[in-house]
Amino acid sequence: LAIDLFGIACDAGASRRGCTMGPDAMRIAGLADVLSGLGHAVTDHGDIAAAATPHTVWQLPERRQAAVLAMAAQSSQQAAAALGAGRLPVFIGGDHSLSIGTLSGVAQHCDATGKPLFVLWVDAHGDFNTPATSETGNIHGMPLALLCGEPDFGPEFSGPWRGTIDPRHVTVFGARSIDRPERQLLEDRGVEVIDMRRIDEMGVVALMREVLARVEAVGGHLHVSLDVDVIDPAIAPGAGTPVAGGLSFREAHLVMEMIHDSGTMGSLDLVELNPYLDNASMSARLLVDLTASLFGRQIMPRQSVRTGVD
Ligand code: DIR
Ligand code: MN
Ligand code: MN
Ligand code: MN
Repeated sequence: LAIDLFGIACDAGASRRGCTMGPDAMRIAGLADVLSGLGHAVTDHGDIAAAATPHTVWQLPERRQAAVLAMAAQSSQQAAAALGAGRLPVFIGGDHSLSIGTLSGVAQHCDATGKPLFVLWVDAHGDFNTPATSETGNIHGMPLALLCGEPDFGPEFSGPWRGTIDPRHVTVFGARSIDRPERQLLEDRGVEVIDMRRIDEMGVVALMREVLARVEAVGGHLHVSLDVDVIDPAIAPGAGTPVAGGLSFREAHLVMEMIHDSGTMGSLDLVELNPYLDNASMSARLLVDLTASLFGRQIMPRQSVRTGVD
């Protein structure tokens, strides 16, 4: 594959500062080399310029919001351009508000090509709050709701991102912290939420097979948005809003391996890594290894390419 790496060093949507260092931590942990080593042609485009937020801006909610949307305008174009050139864009965050831009660019591309878009949101949280339901006001808890067209967002949130995603094509995977009104919205809009209890009961394989089969059946484009906090904080402490009881090391790798085998992933966000909170870069290194599994690293070669159906 031809892979484009874009750093989005933003933290304007987060609850704590520090994930601006995420892209560099992933680079230093060897992301590009690992992907090249798997036979891919990798281009690192550096960091998207609009992402930086001075501390004086970070302290003011309305300016943070403006910063998030300015960044989204830029990353949206980059996402659409990379896909239009036949490349697979990987966006390295940065907090999860960056997906407002990346996913809207992906959606533009899918509209133009007629490919149905599916979103796999791998996260401890639902990220489906609106300015009306949010208890924190942090935009990293709202990107999916904005993309799915929730009406609570004021005109200041207008842009190509608004309502570009069909909520019935979204799966939230690994959730274990969802606010009450957020839960109601997720149910009302028909978002599939595979929470940790279902994963405990059914296992990741049966659940992921279903998700991927739906995408495969219609030749869809799968956008994967991987929030590091989906992984158990005991092994991935570099997250601003850690929640106990996350995916294990093996579960997380298996999810990535299954996505790879399905051949459906067309774009990827790696978000919320906060090196300031990490323990000796263990979360950065884990994210790089998970990305390797997403792009085809295998312990032993598989008999059949499509583990989802064999
Ligand atoms: C919480 C936390 N639901 C909020 N969300 C986080 O602020 O809306 N999302 N941490 O990643
Ligand atoms: Mn998130
Ligand atoms: Mn999260
Ligand atoms: Mn449909």
